[in-house]
Amino acid sequence: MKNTIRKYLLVIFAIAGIAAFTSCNSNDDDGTPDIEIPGITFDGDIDCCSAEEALQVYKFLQTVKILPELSLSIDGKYDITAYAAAGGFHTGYNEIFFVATKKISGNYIKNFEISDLTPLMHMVKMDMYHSTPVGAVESFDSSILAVKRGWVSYIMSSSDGGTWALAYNAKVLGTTGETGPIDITVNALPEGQAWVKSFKVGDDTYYLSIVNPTNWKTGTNAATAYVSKKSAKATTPYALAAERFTIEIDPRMPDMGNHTSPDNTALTRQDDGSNRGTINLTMTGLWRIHLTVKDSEGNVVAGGDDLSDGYSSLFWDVTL
Ligand SMILES: [Cu+2]
Repeated sequence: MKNTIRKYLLVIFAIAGIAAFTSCNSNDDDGTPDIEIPGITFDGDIDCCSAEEALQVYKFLQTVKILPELSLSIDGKYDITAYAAAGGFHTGYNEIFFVATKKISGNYIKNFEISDLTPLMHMVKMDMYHSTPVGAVESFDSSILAVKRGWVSYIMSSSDGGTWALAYNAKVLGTTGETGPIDITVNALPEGQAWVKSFKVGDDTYYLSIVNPTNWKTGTNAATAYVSKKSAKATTPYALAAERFTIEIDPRMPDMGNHTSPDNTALTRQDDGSNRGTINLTMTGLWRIHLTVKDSEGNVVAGGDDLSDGYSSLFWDVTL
């Protein structure tokens, strides 16, 4: 999937590059206003992106929306700006993107670090706090160091019963900054959708987060999920499970006699910590994806035939 996105982006960048160079040549006094793209005035600043790199960043940022509350100013010199696909958060897996710019020029800084992405929920009535699964913030792509990507899978939505805050640290050209907890809103998913589930093995709690199921189309889809382990201290963000679980999937349509689909493959643990496989959804509508989780020795640790109808009680619900 990554490769496909990369190819797609390269094509866009190539087209956009031609367009940009064409418009740069038309800066005569014909009354046509020049279109200014922030961050592409390459002025030889070695900390910042070249014009081509900046254009890639700029084009990518057109595909996501800013999260204004999560911006961070560092030392009066640098700005960190955060983005998400829909400009907000929902229950389940959410990607967050970061860019850093120099205040003085607005140019994108070529490389920087974001760390300690820390979501925290305050459960108001019980007056207790807990975190949720997160992924490390890394470069979006080896060719686009100027965009960092991390993810948070919120296990609950914001409500009268609980509020969310998010904090992170940044290091830009040797200068560090931190946000402290920032209030955020986590929206509930549309009715009937369930994209994050938990299971227990002994005293340990694990969370299964399915990645961006709204991107799925009718037919065969690459499917990615993460298995995270609840931290011993609930306020510490939940990291990926060290255990190499396999997630077997059995997609069914509950509104259509629980018919299934052929050619699904289990989501197996990859070296990058994700679980990947394929899911084949033969038609639109509600799919209940029943899950069976096995440990590295093949023992069932969660899910399986738990329900009276014979299907696993552990499932994601996704409407295509
Ligand atoms: Cu909560």
